[in-house]
Amino acid sequence: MSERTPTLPSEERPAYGRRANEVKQGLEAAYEAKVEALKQATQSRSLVADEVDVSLPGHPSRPGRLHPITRTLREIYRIFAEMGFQVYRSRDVETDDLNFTLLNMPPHHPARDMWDTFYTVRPGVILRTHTSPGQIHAMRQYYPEPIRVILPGMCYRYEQVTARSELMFTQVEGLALGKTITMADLKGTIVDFANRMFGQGRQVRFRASHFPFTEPSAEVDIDCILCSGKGCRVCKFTGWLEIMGAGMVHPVVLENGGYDPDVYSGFAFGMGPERIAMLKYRIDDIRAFWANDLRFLQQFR
Ligand code: FA5
Repeated sequence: MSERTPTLPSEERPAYGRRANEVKQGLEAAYEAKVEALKQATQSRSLVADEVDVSLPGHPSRPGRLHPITRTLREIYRIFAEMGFQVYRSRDVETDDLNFTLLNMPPHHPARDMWDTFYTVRPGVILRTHTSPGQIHAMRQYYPEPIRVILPGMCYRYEQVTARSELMFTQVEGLALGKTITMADLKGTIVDFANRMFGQGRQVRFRASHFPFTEPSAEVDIDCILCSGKGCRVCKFTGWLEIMGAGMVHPVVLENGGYDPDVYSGFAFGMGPERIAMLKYRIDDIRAFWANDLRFLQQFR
């Protein structure tokens, strides 16, 4: 690299250096000022282009609403909570033993035909057909304490879908167990429930029936809320509407739950909230609940 030979006489150099510095500082200041001016201009342009008019009306957020079955379930919980029943959650996927055998329906029991279900690839593991297996879970958990629980949840049945029957639907089971529980307690509880759910003055009828896990067993009807018992299409001109199955817990079931049937007794019932909502809101097709049609769902506030 060749050194450049200074051409400026030494007495002129300080003045020349000062001047060079002044020019450099001037250029830098001009550059900064230009950058700042460009930044300001870009910002002002974007403020104008993306202007938000805060005085415009906003988009109203539409509040969601509860599904009619959720509403019905909550109403059922509230009524039974006032009577001292706790909610007990039990699983949807059950063993054949809990869904049937321990409820006094051994393999090949004819009553199993009424409750065909969906099977998993694991032998003996099925989707529950009713909430009744929860009775055994609750008993095994609470023994030897007295029990007062309701057991809500989805049930699954391999059956024809019709205006009254779905293959997936909810049930609410009830179980009261202690040393002095009688059929009178069952009747009092159900009549009180019917009055609170459907309005005071309901007629409640207990019809003898059969369930392998209760003895004696009954189906419970209320006088038709649409025609006040006079007879109409909904009640098939009988004046009565079925709301649940019920009965005194069978001694075999008490034993399977760990309770001595000579000491303890209990009542149980199982109702279908879809059917209850159909009666209460006059819905004539159960399929409406799970079809996800907003025109139907938006009617429930
Ligand atoms: C039972 O499932 C018994 N576990 C009920 C019970 C519990 C009896 C405890 C005694 C003691 P059932 O199959 O009748 O019984 O069903 C009970 C209720 O579930 C019916 O009254 C109905 O409201 C509802 N239900 C049954 N099948 C369907 C279905 N396919 N679609 C909608 N709801 C249904």
